[in-house]
Amino acid sequence: MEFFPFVKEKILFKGPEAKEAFAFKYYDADRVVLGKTMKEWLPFAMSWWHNLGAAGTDMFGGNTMDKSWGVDKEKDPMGYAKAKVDAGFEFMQKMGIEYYCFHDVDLVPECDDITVMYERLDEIGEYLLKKQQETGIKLLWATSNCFGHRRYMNGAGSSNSAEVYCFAAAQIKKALELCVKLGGKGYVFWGGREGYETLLNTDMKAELEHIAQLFTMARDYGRKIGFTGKFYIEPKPKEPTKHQYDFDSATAIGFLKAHGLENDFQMNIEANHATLAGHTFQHELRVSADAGMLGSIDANEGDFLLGWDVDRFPADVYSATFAMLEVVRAGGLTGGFNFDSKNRRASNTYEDMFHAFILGMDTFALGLLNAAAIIEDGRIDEFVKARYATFHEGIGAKIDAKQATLEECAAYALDKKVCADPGSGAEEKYQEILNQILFGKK
Ligand code: XUL
Ligand code: CO
Repeated sequence: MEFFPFVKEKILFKGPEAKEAFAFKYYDADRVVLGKTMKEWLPFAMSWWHNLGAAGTDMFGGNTMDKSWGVDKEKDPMGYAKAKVDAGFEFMQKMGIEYYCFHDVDLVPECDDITVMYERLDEIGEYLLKKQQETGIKLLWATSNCFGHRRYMNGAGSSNSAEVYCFAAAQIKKALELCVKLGGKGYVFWGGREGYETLLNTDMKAELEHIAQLFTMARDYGRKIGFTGKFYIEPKPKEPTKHQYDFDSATAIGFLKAHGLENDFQMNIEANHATLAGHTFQHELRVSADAGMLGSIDANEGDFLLGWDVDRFPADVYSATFAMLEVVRAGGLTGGFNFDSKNRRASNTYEDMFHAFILGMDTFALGLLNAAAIIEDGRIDEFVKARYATFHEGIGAKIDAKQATLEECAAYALDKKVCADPGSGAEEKYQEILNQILFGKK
């Protein structure tokens, strides 16, 4: 069955002048930018949950979209799960998207009995593998949803109940096996309920130790069954939990280092989570990259006026430009760009699903082209280098090489008597240069 007959063939690059709706204006998969093709810089992925599952429900109202894929989920759960796979692969093939991502419960309807879940996941795993072989589409990352089921009301790895903890372990074990079977590049942990509502009832130290132990066991089991990819933590400060333990990259990186997990784990940075943490997307990427732990990206954006995770498709070219500067400077990602983004509730047609992905892919393609232009122009990089020139010689070089003492630094200052001006930060000048590079001739 064809789900999206209005898109006849694979959507192609038609260029910035094109007026056709179903065409890329900037994403040109084989165009070489800074030595790699756009496709290599931008391994895009479709998120199973939003694109094939989310039907427009919000806190105040039910579905606005039809994501039943022609099957009654209650009567025929596996028929529904397979129709969803068919729809997903048709969508990805038409979009030219080569990767997908899922939670266990996105693939098959969730039920209380975990042995039934295991059977369902085995069956869908076979079906997915066959589809992957037929189409060449690959798995970017897998994860387990250890936050939706009522048993996780007090957390999963951070639950007060060891039994709940073991159910989370069982879900992670199965999802890892599925990830290995499907050749997934990565495995994600997002701790939606790993945190607390009030410290009044919480043993924070114990909860953090338990989470670290769960990651360690997952790492060990993954390596044992042949998983060679990276584990990713996806920081988020809040929502649904009031305080989430993997608050932001700096917090998550510190946590991983404290528990000896830094070689196996990296960050999966989500743009909207960064803004919820009070950071820019670029900040989170920079912190991760500087620690050598920039792994993957969940591409979306928030809203200035709304304080929650709106998961809107990325349209902000400035933000994508700054993000791509970080990615390019880091030499690329070990993972890719998963559109953990959903259509607005009122964008409720299947056509809107395609428009959303064209928007997201073109936004990041523009970001990449802009990042390349900034790097090739060189003025901004040169200025940043020049700002730190005093650390390239004399006492500065000694400080940089970690060879100076406090006494030496103080002696230097006393010798100078009065401090020289550190130089203008020239923010406006370089913002102007940025706009010139970005927008050029008009
Ligand atoms: C929630 C979120 C998740 C993770 C995977 O905010 O981003 O969908 O990406 O669990
Ligand atoms: Co996400």
